[in-house]
Amino acid sequence: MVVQVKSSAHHSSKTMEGSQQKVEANILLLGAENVGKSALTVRFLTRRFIGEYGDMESVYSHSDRIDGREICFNIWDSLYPQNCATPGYVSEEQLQWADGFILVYSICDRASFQVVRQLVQRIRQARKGAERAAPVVVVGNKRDLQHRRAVSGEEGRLLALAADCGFFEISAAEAYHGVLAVFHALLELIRRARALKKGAGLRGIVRSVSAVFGRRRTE
Ligand SMILES: Nc1nc2c(ncn2[C@@H]2O[C@H](COP(=O)(O)OP(=O)(O)OP(=O)(O)O)[C@@H](O)[C@H]2O)c(=O)[nH]1
Ligand SMILES: [Mg+2]
Repeated sequence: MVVQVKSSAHHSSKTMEGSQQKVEANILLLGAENVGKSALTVRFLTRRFIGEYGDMESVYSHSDRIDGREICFNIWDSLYPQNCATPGYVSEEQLQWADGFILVYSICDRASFQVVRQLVQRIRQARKGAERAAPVVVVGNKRDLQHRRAVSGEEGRLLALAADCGFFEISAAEAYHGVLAVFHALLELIRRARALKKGAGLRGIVRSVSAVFGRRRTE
């Protein structure tokens, strides 16, 4: 695991899928304060839950082998801007950087669920169309705190369904496998989005070729 300065991670290659075996994915974690973004990140990177994480913002690089392919995850563990006047704020820099998004709320904190709702809208608005498709996974964290639940699983699932996002309820505190499932699901969505984009590119070329040369009549 390597902690990187944020700016140096911006140049990561997004075109390694296909002929080469290595795949690179820039994953941005967003969500209100205290929902467990850092806990999720650290759980994924180290398999451990350490309890307190401070309020640092970092980009981590982590390589793994999945189905025989080398995958390099660049993970941006963000901080939600304090006293944010625009709910669901995402910077242009973050939008440009990310191949996929993990939007985290705490099942005990209804306001954090509203932040995720706003984030989904913001991302969907900013990145419309196959060219800029943005795979998103919504995560309800702190599932171990059932007695303090303020957001039902159904609400989370419906929000994700309506916005075409993946959905998981997990406890970063209790288990590793749920966190692993979140990252793997997002990676799969990113790979599908790239395949679609490639397809759209080819269709675009075919369309412009036939626009220039017209259809050949065979009868
Ligand atoms: N019970 C429980 N506590 C959790 C869980 N995940 C995180 N926490 C706790 O929630 C607090 C906040 O976790 P962080 O990972 O720092 O949250 P964050 O979203 O990164 O917070 P900021 O970086 O300040 O925005 C810490 O005290 C964690 O120990 C969980 O699944 N269950
Ligand atoms: Mg944090």
